[in-house]
Amino acid sequence: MAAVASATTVIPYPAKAVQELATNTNATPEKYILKESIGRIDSELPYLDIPVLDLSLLDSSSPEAEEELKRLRLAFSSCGYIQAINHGIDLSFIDEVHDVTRKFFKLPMEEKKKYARDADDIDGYGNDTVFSENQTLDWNDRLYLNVKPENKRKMKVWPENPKNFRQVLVDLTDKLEKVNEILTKAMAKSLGLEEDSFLKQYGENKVSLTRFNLYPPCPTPELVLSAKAHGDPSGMTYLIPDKEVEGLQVLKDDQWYKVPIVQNAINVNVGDQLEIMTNGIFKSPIHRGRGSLMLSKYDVCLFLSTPKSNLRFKSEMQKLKFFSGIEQQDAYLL
Ligand SMILES: O=C(O)CCC(=O)C(=O)O
Repeated sequence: MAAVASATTVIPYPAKAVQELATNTNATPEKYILKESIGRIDSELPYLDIPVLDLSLLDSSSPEAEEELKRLRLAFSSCGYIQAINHGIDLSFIDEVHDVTRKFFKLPMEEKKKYARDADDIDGYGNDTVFSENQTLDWNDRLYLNVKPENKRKMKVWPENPKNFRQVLVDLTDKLEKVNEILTKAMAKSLGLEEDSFLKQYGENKVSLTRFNLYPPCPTPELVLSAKAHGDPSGMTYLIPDKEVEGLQVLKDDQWYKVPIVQNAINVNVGDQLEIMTNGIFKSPIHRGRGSLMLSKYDVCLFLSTPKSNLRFKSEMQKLKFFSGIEQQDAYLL
């Protein structure tokens, strides 16, 4: 995701969808294979102990709320992740999100290609953005759609099939914005700041970008990544994970860990913008994806950000001396 935002050179993206490669070959094409120096993608990693947080408590004035705030602060300042339960989004709606995602990726290729992204654009159906001839590609097909601000929507690449796709996307954005409001207020409170300190940095024109992912089965999962290691340039990132197939891995203290599936939870991670706003107290975690030999994985990521580029944003935050009361850390000084 980080690389997409800073594209300057346009190199045509691969002609074939990974989904087509997965069904038509037994061997992984060379350009998807990681260079030797990067080493094996281990499947036998330990699980990361990611705190499961009850958002209904965070949003209350109950005695448990204080305890939950402390857990939130600890989670975001150590691994940068939480798994949020009781988030207020109906589980039947989450099922609908999974359903439209699968139905879209299961459409005939000809139909999906009607929504193909332009080579120099992010919005639309496609796969890894190619920045250099030597780039190792992600084993992943994706559909990126900007939802907010509304004038950024490129309706020609918004699927009309399945019929409820567009409505589900708009509703998902609204619902996750509410979750984001609860969480960013709680994050501010946990640091002793005014509760809307972070929220107001998103401004009137907050950016909401959604990425629907298909990770097809891969003949050589130990040699490829379904998502290369990266941190998110967002404010916060919300992932509706596949209900059965794992693959997300997180780097903590120089060690890779697997992220477990917690039924009905939404995975939430801090993005670079919140890391900058908190002088590095909250961590934007480095994460990556590992493919599966046999199984397809489907999930949906939503990135909520301020409309400013990270560089401009960083310099504005620097002028504000970040937030008073938050200890400054050298790494975030310009
Ligand atoms: O789908 C996943 O498990 C991770 C996706 C991701 O890291 C991203 O889109 O930034």
